[in-house]
Amino acid sequence: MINAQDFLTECSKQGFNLFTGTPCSYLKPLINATISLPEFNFVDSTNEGDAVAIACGAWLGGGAAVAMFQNSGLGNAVNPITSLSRAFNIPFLGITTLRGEPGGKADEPQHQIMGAITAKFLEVMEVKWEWFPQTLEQIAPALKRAKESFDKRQAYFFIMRDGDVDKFSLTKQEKLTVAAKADVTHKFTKELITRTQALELVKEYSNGAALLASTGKAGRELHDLGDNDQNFYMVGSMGCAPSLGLGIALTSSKKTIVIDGDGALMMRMGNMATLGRFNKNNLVHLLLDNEVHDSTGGQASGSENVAFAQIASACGYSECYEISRADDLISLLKTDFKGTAFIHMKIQAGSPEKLGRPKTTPIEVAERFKNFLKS
Ligand SMILES: Cc1ncc(C[n+]2csc(CCOP(=O)(O)OP(=O)(O)O)c2C)c(N)n1
Repeated sequence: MINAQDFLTECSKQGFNLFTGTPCSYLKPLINATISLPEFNFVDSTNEGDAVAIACGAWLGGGAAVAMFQNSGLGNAVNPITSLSRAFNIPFLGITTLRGEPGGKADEPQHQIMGAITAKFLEVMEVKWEWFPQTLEQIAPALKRAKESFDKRQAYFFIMRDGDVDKFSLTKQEKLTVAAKADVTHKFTKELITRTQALELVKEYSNGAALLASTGKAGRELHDLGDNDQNFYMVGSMGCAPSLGLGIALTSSKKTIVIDGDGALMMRMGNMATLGRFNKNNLVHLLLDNEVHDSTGGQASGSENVAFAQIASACGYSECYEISRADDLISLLKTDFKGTAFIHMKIQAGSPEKLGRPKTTPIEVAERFKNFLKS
């Protein structure tokens, strides 16, 4: 059994400076310590996959993150592990617990199957792992191996078993200051511009901000308007763009504009609660809502029934807008916000007929985007 603070101190020595995840009873000591001890921090994620995306964003922004969660949630994290971390070679240190350990102490029935396949799950995804350190002497070498993998841009996991970390009580937990909910500015009109027109404006008025395009055609259209270091085409990990953006906003002072789609946003809408909670003023969440899954054939997404800006307001975003006119978008792109802004922009469905696909590999896109954020 090791001590939470010893492990975290060694994490810091190896450069891991952002802790995110979704709680598990086995993780209680580690998470409690990151929350209670002033030298650490914890970004509580609503979903394990979003924790992975936050961790990936942290690397892009110049940090190094640990994402920890229960093995029940490893399934929630598969898509961002494979399509984001693995596809772009974006490293992070993962810690998954092992509820339902085969041959271990009796556990709840819902953990049995996942317990038996947790390690295999990581192996199938070709993610390296080792057992969570058991003794003080094992901590430094284990974290050194994790850091070596990190430096090679490869995710690395520890699998934590019951009783691996000694108790650590929550000694201090800052209460969130809940600000009054923002009023939503309603400016929808009947005339809609196309996504390409909206993206042209985003490019023109972004004033050096990082542009993070969600899965599907948003990235392809952004690419066709001019491929450059400022752009990150997330291509896969649908729904993770806001969390990836949050990871960037927490580690880089640059402004990041997350360009989201309605289908993607609804896939992981829980992450809006995390964005609202952190309310970073260098993050803008721009939803280009065409009311369909354009990228997969134009099926209705159901988004016309959803008041996204009201949800953003309820989640604590500091400014929330519903717009459709180009000049409203321009004026918001020129605005410095006090916290995270949410812009719900209705656009026309459809895309240019001849749409390319990014030729730069995801690994190159990640590398140059990271350098752009540093510049
Ligand atoms: C996890 C996951 N599920 C499904 C898909 C397939 N897919 C790719 S883009 C897309 C639709 C995205 O819809 P939306 O966010 O509204 O963007 P639009 O295509 O309209 O630009 C879907 C379902 C995927 N890439 N990943």
